[in-house]
Amino acid sequence: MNMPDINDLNKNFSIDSNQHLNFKMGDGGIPLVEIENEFATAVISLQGAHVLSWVPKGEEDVIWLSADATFAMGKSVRGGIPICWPWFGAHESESRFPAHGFARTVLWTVKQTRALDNGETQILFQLDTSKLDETLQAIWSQATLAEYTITIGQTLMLELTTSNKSDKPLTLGQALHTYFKISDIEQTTLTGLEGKDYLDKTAGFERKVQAGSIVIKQEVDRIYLQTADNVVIDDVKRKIKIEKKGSLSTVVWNPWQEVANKMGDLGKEGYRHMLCVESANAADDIITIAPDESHTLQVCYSVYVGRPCLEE
Ligand code: TA6
Repeated sequence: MNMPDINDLNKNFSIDSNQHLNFKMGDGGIPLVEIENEFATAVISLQGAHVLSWVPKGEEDVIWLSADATFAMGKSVRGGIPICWPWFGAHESESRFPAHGFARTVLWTVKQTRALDNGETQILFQLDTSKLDETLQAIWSQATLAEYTITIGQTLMLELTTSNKSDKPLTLGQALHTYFKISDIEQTTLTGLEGKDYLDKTAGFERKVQAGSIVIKQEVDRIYLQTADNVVIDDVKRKIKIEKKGSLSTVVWNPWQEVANKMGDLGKEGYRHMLCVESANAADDIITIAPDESHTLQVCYSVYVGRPCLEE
């Protein structure tokens, strides 16, 4: 996709009322959209439709972005909410294909922006694989449309709809690979996955069962299977609730110090202040979408508001 012009984006999509939504050029020559309304501020990169920041009013950022993150076209960003799509992790047969798919390293198209009556601000992105360049078409030839709606308010709502535009069944793996900002990993508990089966990537994907809530004192890299459940991160200072629909797996990742040091872009003590809790369909939970059908993965994040933010 060609680089969109910032002036054109602002002419067609900016909002300047009691809500603000504006485009600007970000680091690495990658356009960003900045949003502010009565509830929150947010920053989203057009590469990967990648949420980099969501700050509900009166709160700290809920999303962690590495101090050493680099911004360059075609390179994934360490932090924020990368979209892993249309596969999660390593490609099942081609090791040279990019890890976590290609959605996070291509520009998405802005289709619509809306100032909602309730004061929230919405932006709709699209990624049409039939419009990708030849290199990417060579690794993903099946016509597939991703539509991603981000609603910024007191809660952050993300809806990723995948439509199979081809005449063959589509196999989809995916994750919203969210890096949550936490005060201290050693004080943090993750609840909602007790008793669930998981694949432990640090032990060659051995299948294990979660005993009790999750506390992290070392590298953790796990795919919890058949987990449609909501989860809560409690870092003592605040609780972040993750509600979801259309997601059967939950990935939990913290690289801990040694792996983080080797990664080079996680920041000096970055691993202490991030925890990835990813709403996914991965491993045994990948999904099949029939021709002309679609699937929606929906998540809603809230800093503890004590009421559901997704309707039952
Ligand atoms: O979601 C967990 C994981 O798959 C880990 O295994 C870890 O490697 C991480 O994602 C980061 O992947 P990335 O490709 O962004 O370096």
